[in-house]
Amino acid sequence: MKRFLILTCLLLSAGFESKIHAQKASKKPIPLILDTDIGPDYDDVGAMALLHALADQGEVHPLAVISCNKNDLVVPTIDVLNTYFGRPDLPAGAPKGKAVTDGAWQKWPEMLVAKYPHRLKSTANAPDAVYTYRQVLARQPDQSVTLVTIGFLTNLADLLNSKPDQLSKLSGQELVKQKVKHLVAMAGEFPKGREFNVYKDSLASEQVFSRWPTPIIFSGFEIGKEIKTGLRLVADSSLNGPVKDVYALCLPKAQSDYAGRMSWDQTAVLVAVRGVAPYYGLRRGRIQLQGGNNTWQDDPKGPHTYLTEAMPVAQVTELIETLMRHQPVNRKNVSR
Ligand SMILES: [Ca+2]
Repeated sequence: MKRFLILTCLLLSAGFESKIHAQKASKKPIPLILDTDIGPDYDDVGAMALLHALADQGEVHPLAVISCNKNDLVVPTIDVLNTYFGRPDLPAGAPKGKAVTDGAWQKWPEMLVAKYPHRLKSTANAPDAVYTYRQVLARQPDQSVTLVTIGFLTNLADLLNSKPDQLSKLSGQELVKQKVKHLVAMAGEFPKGREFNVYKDSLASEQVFSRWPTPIIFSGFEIGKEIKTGLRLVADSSLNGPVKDVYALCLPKAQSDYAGRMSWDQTAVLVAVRGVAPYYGLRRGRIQLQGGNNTWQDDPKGPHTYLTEAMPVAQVTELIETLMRHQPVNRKNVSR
């Protein structure tokens, strides 16, 4: 009897799995723009690995990876990862006005650009982020684009403030309203807190959160804080590449990372591509900012939602780290 039950469970779960795969395969890849500060922390590296892993599985169609950080190694770092994963031609961009200029204390971007091929040698040489946003968005179908920010809100504020030009007769605000389905933001702490991505450019955060014309889903500090990744990636001798190299360099440098690095940015990419359920629940309302601190007001009709835990943390951790271990399927120019 017991054996029969186990067999039935196995058959049922196999059927369920194949149904999930069939649903995923039949879905069209989600058009997505990623905005990253890749540098001060290295969970952005994990998040970019997730983006490329999910792209290789046909779940997402990356349209651009844009820097919100003026540090000179940021765009070269993005280029290293895009090139490694076989997408060297993804449009880039970086802020041209006032912006944060932060590097990494562990010097991992220096290691990456010394070791791996890339064409863009400096963030300063990248096109204007607003230009790239307007160019990419103008060409997309209405309400189709998912935008993910895992850094400062600088570019998105500049985009909202942009004027009609040769790329589109719409203002930035109108262009976002027409083209962007929703924004997924690793930003804030809920129900209240003071979080890095929000306070580093608090004026931009304030503008974006008060004026963004489509829904915003927040992955708050408290979500990614619990998800420690990197140890399994580093310990796997069958793997190599820039993602493993960064984690292998950085994890031993901070005692707080003994169980792995916290994985804030990966959660934003995960829910942007696969949806909120079954990983998380949502609480609806409105974020409110004051000098880089945020609070929250519940409101059943509010424009914002934040993630709440649903799937056990260990299971999300396993899923994220498996995606971070993804090896490129379309490798070009991997070594010099
Ligand atoms: Ca980040």
